[in-house]
Amino acid sequence: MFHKVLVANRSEIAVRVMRALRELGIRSVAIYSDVDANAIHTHYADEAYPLSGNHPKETYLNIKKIIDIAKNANVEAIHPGYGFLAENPSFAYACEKEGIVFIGPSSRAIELMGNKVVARQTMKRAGVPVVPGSDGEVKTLEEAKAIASEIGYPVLIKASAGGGGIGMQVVQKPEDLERAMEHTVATALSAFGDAGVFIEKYVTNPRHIEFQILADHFGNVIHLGERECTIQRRHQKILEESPSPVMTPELRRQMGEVAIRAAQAIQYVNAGTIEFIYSDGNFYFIEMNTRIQVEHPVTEMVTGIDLVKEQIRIAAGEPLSVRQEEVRMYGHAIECRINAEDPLNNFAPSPGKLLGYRSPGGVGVRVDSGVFTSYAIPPFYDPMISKLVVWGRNREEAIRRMQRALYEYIIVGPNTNIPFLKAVLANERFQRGEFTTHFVREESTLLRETARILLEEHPLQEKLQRIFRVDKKMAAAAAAAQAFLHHYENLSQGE
Ligand code: MV4
Repeated sequence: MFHKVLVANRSEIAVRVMRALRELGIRSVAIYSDVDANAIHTHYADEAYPLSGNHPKETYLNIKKIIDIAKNANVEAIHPGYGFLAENPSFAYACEKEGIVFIGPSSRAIELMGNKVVARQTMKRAGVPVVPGSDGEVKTLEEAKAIASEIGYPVLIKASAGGGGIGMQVVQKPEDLERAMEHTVATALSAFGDAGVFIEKYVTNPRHIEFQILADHFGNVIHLGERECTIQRRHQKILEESPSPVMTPELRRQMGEVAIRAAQAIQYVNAGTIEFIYSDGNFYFIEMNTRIQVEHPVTEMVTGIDLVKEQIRIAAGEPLSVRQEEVRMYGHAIECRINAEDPLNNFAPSPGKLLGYRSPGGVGVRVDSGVFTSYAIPPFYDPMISKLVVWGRNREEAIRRMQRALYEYIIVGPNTNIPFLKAVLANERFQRGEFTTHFVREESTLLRETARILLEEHPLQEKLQRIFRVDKKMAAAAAAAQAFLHHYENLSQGE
């Protein structure tokens, strides 16, 4: 096993990885930008080294600086967390070249799955179901027209170098194909420097269901069931759960088997996620994520398996600590991403100082965070405050427990998405488990409910607002929420 590991990330995921290192008796090394000199991950680690600067390019994305620190600190391995360099094949390759273990898959696997058209071809050859579409990249309009009329409209134009929905265009009829192609090519070129595009049949009302897999260096590959990630807004996940409300033991067996086959097809090692779109009992591979994901805790809560510890053990050359037959999913877990953002202002980031902060607790509640009272959420990075995860014996108990935990959450200073999350959890379609990726857009009452919930402050929160003298700011926020509600009422009267 390793003696010392560098964590090339910040905030909650850096702490999450260091917790696993501590339990394994491994020394942790943090790296930090200027504004993160007093961030929690910097002080949690056994050693910490400055990156100087704040811009991601000069800090958490700077391969050379990070490799130099790793060599100076004499670490045997680097864990990249998620985001930043986690799926950068050049970083994994730099580690391989320097004899530092990258806690993740090989640079080759990252590169293969990073190109969505290559991923699609690889999976298709391995017998993994993919959405009907083009065989490789589509080079000309004529080619695109032929494929689209063969598979039938609507079709979706996707960027090969893409992922996360960037540049994606839905095309309903042949006349719109040219414009959509041009748009995706231009977006892909400016965002990724790669103009390649491909075409798939557009699955109109899907759910997003992903499978967690673990693979070691001895050829053992297992799956740990699914996560339901359908509730999202503009490709940002809002809430994730496991199991999926639509899952059955038979479907899980089928999808799990396919997920394992997908990993085996590329001799994948370490933790990974196979993303599927699901519609009316059919499922199709869309992408593979070659990192530990934000939402990994819901899988940990239902299986009891520490995914980050497994990642570290695998990277150190140890076999998986569990066999497929030993994996049991028990109960139901839900994760809410708590963000410093303003749901009533188009979810604009709301960085700033946490004047008052108290996170929920009690039975079945887990909070992964990188913040504390008086910490200022910097404007340079993702505005996530924490991940609130609950476990219940069934979905109903988990929903109730999440509502109870959100009731307990005290955050004074930045605006948060907590009122919006409460609106989602109270939504009838959500509670029935009947939703598609269009849920947030379709449920037109969610923002109105958010404004209404925002006006029902928690008694303790209100008291703290007075103590911290932010009551004026909060009165302004309440007035904005009132105005929002009036606007909605006028709109509905006009109908
Ligand atoms: C699709 C699709 C429908 N049909 N592919 C979105 C991001 C990227 N991971 C792929 N995505 C989609 N691919 C076909 N052929 C619908 C989506 C999609 C989506 C997928 C997962 C979660 C949320 C989504 C929201 C909108 C569209």
